[in-house]
Amino acid sequence: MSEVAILPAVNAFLQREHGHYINGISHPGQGELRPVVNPATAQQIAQVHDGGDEEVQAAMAAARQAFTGWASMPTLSRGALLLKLADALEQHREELAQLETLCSGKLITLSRGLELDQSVAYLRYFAGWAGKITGETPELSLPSFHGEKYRGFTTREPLGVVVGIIPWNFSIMIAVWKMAAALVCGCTVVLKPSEFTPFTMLRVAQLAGEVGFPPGVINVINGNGGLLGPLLINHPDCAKVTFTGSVPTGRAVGSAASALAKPVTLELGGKNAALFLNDMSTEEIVAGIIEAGYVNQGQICAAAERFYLPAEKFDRVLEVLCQRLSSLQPGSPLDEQCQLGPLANRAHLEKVSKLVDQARSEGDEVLCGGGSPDLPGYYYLPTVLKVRSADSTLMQQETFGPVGSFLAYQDEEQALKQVNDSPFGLAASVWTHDLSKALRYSEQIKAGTVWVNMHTFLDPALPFGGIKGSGNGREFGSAFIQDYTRLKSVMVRY
Ligand code: TXE
Repeated sequence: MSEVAILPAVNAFLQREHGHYINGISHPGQGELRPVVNPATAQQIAQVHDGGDEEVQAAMAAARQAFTGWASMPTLSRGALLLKLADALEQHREELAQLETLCSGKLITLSRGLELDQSVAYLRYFAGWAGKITGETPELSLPSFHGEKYRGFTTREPLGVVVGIIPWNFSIMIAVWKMAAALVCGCTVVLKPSEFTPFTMLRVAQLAGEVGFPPGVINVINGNGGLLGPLLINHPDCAKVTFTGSVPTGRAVGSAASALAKPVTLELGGKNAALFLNDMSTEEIVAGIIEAGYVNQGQICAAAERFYLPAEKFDRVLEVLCQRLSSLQPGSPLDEQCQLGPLANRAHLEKVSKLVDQARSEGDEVLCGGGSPDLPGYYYLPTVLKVRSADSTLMQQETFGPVGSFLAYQDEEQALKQVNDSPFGLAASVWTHDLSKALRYSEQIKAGTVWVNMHTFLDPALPFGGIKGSGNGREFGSAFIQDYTRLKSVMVRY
């Protein structure tokens, strides 16, 4: 096994003093220094200054000031800048992928092939919306008494300054979903990355400046979410909030924004289900489970954690699954051959271990994994839990880790009810060769996204977002337009 060589550009970047990107300039800031830790080694790799009220005021003022010019720039010029940024990300793919892996522990292969390549794809997708965001010209029915006529039309206006709050699991891609949607609509942005992954968007914002984004259009503030979140949301110039992250924080963000009647998009986690029907082979089910639940150590908000398997295949599937998962060797995520990286941070590792310990103490059976290997980083072995019942804690509570909870079913209709028996509804999948059942069940499953014979894959053309406790609003597709613009009606007498 050998690690990729860290690029000189990455080492040089990490050695600089870091804080924020405001009004087209990198500012170290003066706030307290926060260590940034490589989760694969548990060693500090750099530090970043926390922002506070001063940085929030400066970033919001810059974004507000830039808004007028950005919103009135020809829409195709905005699209062209997004395309240039996509090209810049492509050119800096390896540098950004290494930064991502060093901060989040994501396998370098995933950082390149998913985080970076998908970020580029999303930027290009959103750029393509430039010039296509339109209103309507409905036929009016006002009566004409003296020959006068009426014409009415709607336009879509950008909301203003968008505050984007970003989690650590896809520090670039999720930020790009929010940023590019806002920018193509004519909004400007202030982004707040996770405390654990503060660097990638600082670098992306610098690249945006280099390719010609005007100062103030993209701003990045780092620091404590509990402090910065309320300062940003309550700021009078914040016109909209878009958040991806945990359920409790999302609820707090939603309440704060709603109390001020500010539109808010919330993409929260859940407890996504995967339902395998009996016509799938053991091999197909095992491959499906790994795809659905264990990529990026389960740290994907759409990943499945509840698995419903036909009773007659249950034991055999879990046996093969455990063999397969146990063969994954934990190692350095900078090694291109590595298949099992660490969890993203210590707090998250502690949360995952505690939840599995709780499941064990409540009588769920740990068939494999269930602990950490003897390595210095924040590793947790892929875990298979044979749960006691649908009421088990881990059939309800999200671990956001490599932990699948498995339940056997005799009757598909009963399994379908269990799939829907959740306060969350971000995503789910149904696996079968029976097309009729696939379509019927996907209609019945209560989730924002339902996959058939696949799980976790997203495409810029298909909207993504949750129902029930998993949030509201939709990212990408054409659905984003209504989240980042407001309708104006114009009526003319002539
Ligand atoms: O998430 P938070 P954390 C889950 C995962 C993890 C747990 C906690 O299970 O163990 O959440 O992780 C900012 N107002 N997910 O603490 O708190 C924060 O700075 C406004 C699932 O990292 O949700 C960060 O930028 N913002 C998730 C962002 O919110 C606040 C992905 C997310 O942090 C804030 C990540 C506040 N009061 C973790 N407090 C998913 N579903 O994708 C914090 N933040």
